[in-house]
Amino acid sequence: MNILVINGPNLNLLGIREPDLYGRQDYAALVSLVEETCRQAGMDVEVFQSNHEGAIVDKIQEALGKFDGIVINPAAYTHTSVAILDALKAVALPAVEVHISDVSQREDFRQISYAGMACVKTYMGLGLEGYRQALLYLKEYLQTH
Ligand code: CA2
Repeated sequence: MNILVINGPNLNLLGIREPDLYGRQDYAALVSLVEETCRQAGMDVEVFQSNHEGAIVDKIQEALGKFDGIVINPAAYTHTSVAILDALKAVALPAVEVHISDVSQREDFRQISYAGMACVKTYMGLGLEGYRQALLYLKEYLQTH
């Protein structure tokens, strides 16, 4: 089972500001958590981060035929990007959405998730633990669908 994890803009800055929202762990810790979770679950994983919408669209397109499923935190593009939604729909790979913070309790402009419309499940407000749960859910989903 080969999984692609995609992180959107500014998530590479994790741990340097806004610890109340995003915790104190840095981006390297996120990558380690994902890699360790996948190692224990017997899954292969690639972790990709970009600050550019088009690069994320390209990566989703390239996933077809290469990966079995996607875990995605599109960050701010969650609330704006129909292009990422369309790419997820186009490749039609099972995708799980993750948000570190609880976006449901934040500003009105964060209440819409375009990417989420193409995802089988969303985890939010669990910190980095959300990535672990998303990966394990995706494994279960892929085994049963
Ligand atoms: O909660 C999440 O995971 C978000 O996807 C994070 C995005 C935000 O725009 C979404 O509404 C919710 C922001 C990521 C920015 O990360 C930072 C990291 C360090 C310092 C400042 C921001």
